Amino acid sequence: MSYNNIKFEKDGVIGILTIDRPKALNALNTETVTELNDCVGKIENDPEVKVVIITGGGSKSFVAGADIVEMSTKNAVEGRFFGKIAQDTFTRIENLPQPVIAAVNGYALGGGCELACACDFRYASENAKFGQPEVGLGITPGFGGTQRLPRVVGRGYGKELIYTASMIDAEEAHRIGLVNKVVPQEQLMDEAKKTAKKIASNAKIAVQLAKAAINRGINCDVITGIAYEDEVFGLCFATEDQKEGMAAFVEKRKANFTDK
Ligand code: DAK
Repeated sequence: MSYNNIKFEKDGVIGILTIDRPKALNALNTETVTELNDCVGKIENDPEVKVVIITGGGSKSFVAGADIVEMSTKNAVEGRFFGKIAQDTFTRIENLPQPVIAAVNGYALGGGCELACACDFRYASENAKFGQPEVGLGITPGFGGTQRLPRVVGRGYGKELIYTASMIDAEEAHRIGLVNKVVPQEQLMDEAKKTAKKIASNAKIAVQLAKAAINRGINCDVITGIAYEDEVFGLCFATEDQKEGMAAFVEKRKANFTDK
C-alpha cells in the first residue's frame, strides 16, 4: 500500500512514523487512519524495528484531532467504520511489541491527544498544546480518551480536561504527567531518538516482555498482573540475552545482545 498522508522511515533500528497532512494540521481522516493501520501492521512484524517514534509533519501540529470537515458529512455507517478502524489502530499501537514514543510537536487535540496516550510515553516541544475538545463539539472522546487519558494523568486531571474541553500547554502537560519531557522544538526528534537508542541498546525480548507485562497489569487486578510478571520473568531465562547479560556483568564487560 502506498501512503499519501503518512511517512515511515527507519533510522537504524528506530522506526519513525510521521502523520503528514500539514495542510489540515495532520487531522485524521479515513484515508490517514487506514494508512496508519496498514503501517502499524507492518511494524508489528518487522524484527528490525526495536523502537518506534510517532510525530507530526510540519512544525505546528502533532495531530489536531479527527478530521471534522470529513466527519461532518458522514452517515451512520461511514461514522461507524471510521470509529472502528481508528479504535482498532490505536489499540494496535498501544499493543505493538516495540516501545512507542510520541514526539508531540504542536497541537495534540482530540484524536491527537488520544493517539499520544496510546503511545508508551510522550515527549513534547515547547509549543505543544494538549486537549480533548470533543464535548465542545457535542460528542465524547471516541478514540480511547475516556479510558487512556485518566490512566495516564489520573482521574482528576483526566476528567477536568475532558469536561472543560480546555487546552493546556506543554509545561502544564509536564506538570500533570501527560508528558515526560519538554524541549525546544528543534531538539524534539533528537531527544526522542536518544531515548529510543538507549532502549534499543537493552535486551530486545526483555524490553518487549516488560512492555507486555506493564500493559496487561494496568488493565487487571494486581494479583493477576504479578502472576503474568512471574511468567514473563521466567521466560527471560530461556533467552540467550539473559545468559549474555548476566555473563557480561560477571565478567565486567559490556553485554553483546543478539535479540535471541
Ligand atoms: N479537522 C479538519 N481540519 C482541521 C482540523 C480538524 N480537526 N484542525 C485544523 N484543520 C484545518 C483547518 O480547517 C484549516 O484548514 P483551511 O481552512 O486552511 O483549509 C487548517 O487546518 C489550519 O487550521 P486553522 O486555520 O484553524 O489554524 P489555527 O492556527 O487558527 O488554529 C487549531 C489551530 C488547532 C486551534 C484549530 O485548527 C482547531 O481548533 N482545530 C480543531 C481542533 C479540534 O477540535 N480537534 C478535535 C476534533 S474531535 C469517533 C471517535 C472519536 C472522534 C471522532 C469520531 N467515532 C468513534 C466515530 C474524535 C473526535 C475529535 O478528535
